[in-house]
Amino acid sequence: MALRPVLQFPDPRLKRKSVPVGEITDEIRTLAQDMIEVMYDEPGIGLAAPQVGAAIRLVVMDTGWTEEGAEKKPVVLVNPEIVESEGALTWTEGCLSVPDFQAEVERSARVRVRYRDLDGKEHEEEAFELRAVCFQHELDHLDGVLFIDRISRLKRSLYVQRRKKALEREEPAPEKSGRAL
Ligand code: K1U
Ligand code: ZN
Repeated sequence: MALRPVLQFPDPRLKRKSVPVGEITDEIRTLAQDMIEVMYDEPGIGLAAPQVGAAIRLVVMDTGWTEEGAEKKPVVLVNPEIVESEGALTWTEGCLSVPDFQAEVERSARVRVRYRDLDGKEHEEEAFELRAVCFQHELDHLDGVLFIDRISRLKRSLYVQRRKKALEREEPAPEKSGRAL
């Protein structure tokens, strides 16, 4: 089956607050499996359901698979929450929904995340460095927040202008002359 496309900024669906997952149905399992395929195909180290147009609190992550010789170990997070956070670090982030841009973002240095797996079992994980950053980045997606919402206004508006121009080149605005050919 074709891979689900990743929504790109400024798609308004990326700004919605997602709702908790209720019952874990076959539809949710299929969505999680599709998201894992998209994450590896892009490639990325995480993906949140809103990025494929589903406004539910579901995330997939695998922060280790791109290291040489590493195995793929995807984790599915149902209704993840940050239950503790501490300290600060600065990390250069990118996003599969924000093409051609990376920027430094300040995040918590340590987070403890509580979530359920696809069998409904509860887990808690403590994370540092890239994994802590990835948890925070993905959980932000569930609240309609992008990493560009966490950078300076100047850097953000420079990116927004550049992105608008790139989109105009891809899809020129309709002619305004009013002439019928
Ligand atoms: O949510 C997303 O858009 C996925 C994003 C996650 C992320 C990246 C960096 C810091 C925090 C969160 C990505 O996966 S961007 C791609 C990426 O980081 C990567 C791709 C290939 C190899 C290694 C990293
Ligand atoms: Zn992202």
